[in-house]
Amino acid sequence: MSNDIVILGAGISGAGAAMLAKKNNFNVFVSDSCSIDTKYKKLFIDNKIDFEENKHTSNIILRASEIIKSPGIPDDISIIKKIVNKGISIISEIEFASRFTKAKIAAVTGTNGKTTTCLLLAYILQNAGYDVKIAGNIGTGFSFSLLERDYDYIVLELSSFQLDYIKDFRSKVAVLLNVTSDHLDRYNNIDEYCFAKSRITSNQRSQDFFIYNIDQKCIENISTKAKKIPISLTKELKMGGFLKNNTITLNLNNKTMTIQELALQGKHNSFNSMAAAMAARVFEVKDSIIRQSMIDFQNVEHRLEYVITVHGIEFINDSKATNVNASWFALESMDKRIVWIAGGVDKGNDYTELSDIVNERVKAIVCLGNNNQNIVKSFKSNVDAIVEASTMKEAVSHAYNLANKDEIVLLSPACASFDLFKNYEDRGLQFKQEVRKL
Ligand code: UMA
Repeated sequence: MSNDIVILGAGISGAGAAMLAKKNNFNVFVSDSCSIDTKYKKLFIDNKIDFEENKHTSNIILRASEIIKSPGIPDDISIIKKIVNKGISIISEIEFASRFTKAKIAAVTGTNGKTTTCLLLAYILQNAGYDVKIAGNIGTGFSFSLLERDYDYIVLELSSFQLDYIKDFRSKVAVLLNVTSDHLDRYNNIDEYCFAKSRITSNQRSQDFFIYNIDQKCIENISTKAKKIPISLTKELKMGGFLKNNTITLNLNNKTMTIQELALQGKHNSFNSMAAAMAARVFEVKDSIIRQSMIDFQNVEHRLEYVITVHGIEFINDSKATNVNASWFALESMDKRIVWIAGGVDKGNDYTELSDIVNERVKAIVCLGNNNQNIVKSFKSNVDAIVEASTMKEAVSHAYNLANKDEIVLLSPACASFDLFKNYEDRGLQFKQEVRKL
């Protein structure tokens, strides 16, 4: 049997790619090194898609004319080396799916703020009456989204892993929000990580737009054929977007608009708002709709989400903050003293970046993880109290006891959740449940 397309990994992206390939009459084979989720197995069986689980069988895989690699699969495993040696083309699911859409794509990447920016942009486009779908590293995945029908506009959230194996993928608008030291377990250094992110603009042409963070040197230096639109939190720009005195100004094609009342608070959210609004302007949405959408937009669940106030103590759920930078932004956005719940699976975090902001704003820390040594060691001299918890119930109870009226309890872990929770959503939901029981 010859398999035109082999898909490695049967998670959301692999299963979606398999279905899309099947729909487009490819000969498909899916291979997963672990056991495959029952719902995807059923999907494969129902759609007559061949698959294997708990192994990657070389002699089947190496017969493919093209391989779609799921983003979570590392580059250095044996089967990938064999594929590379044999010269078989490896692409990402994003590359594959992009071959089956005529939509105008706005692709958004960056270490932090991707989801918020995508949701805000999609919200603005929807308010403008556009036919828009949000996909990628959010919700259903790109391939799954295209199974039913195509759209006029697609807002795609992309991680650097998803960009690693693109070839011709091109978007009308590419947005690069920021690059900070997350995922340095997969990339050797920040420049390599920045290069991975810069792929978002690599196939853009002169009629496309690249919206980027001019405040970061490694991003500013990226060369592209697209029209460059800078965004800054620190300097006034003649062309582009900038923030001054809590007002954002957007200059595009010699037309200026300003927005004062933003639904999303905090400097980083002003940045995300500018990027989303600028992308909407590129798609020719009226200023009045952009402005109204920016005022109305509700924040994303688990991202600086206000939960409840109990005896004057405000509880904020920022469970989606899985790296140091995201937590820095969260701490920076709070305007009161903080009892900070942090910890979980630490991807080699360097907490020194948080030292100043913790000194300034954090009163006490509740560590919530199986191994809290790194946090305890990094902050024991910065705060009045540091305690450990092994369940969310315990963490919320400690935090509540440590906080006083007019202070904030902030869950913003700076770490992944897999030691004690299913995922960050589960962690956020448990936090909200426990808080509401107080
Ligand atoms: N697998 C193999 N062989 C291996 C290793 C893994 O077959 O050697 C299999 C696993 O057993 C598993 C499958 O590959 O069944 C998992 O693939 P995957 O980890 O790529 O996960 P997907 O379910 O396809 O989800 C991916 C993204 N995951 C990663 O980038 C790690 C999802 O982002 C994304 O939402 C989804 O595609 C749809 O586009 C998640 C994520 O954590 C949310 N992203 C990171 C982030 O946001 O920071 C990058």
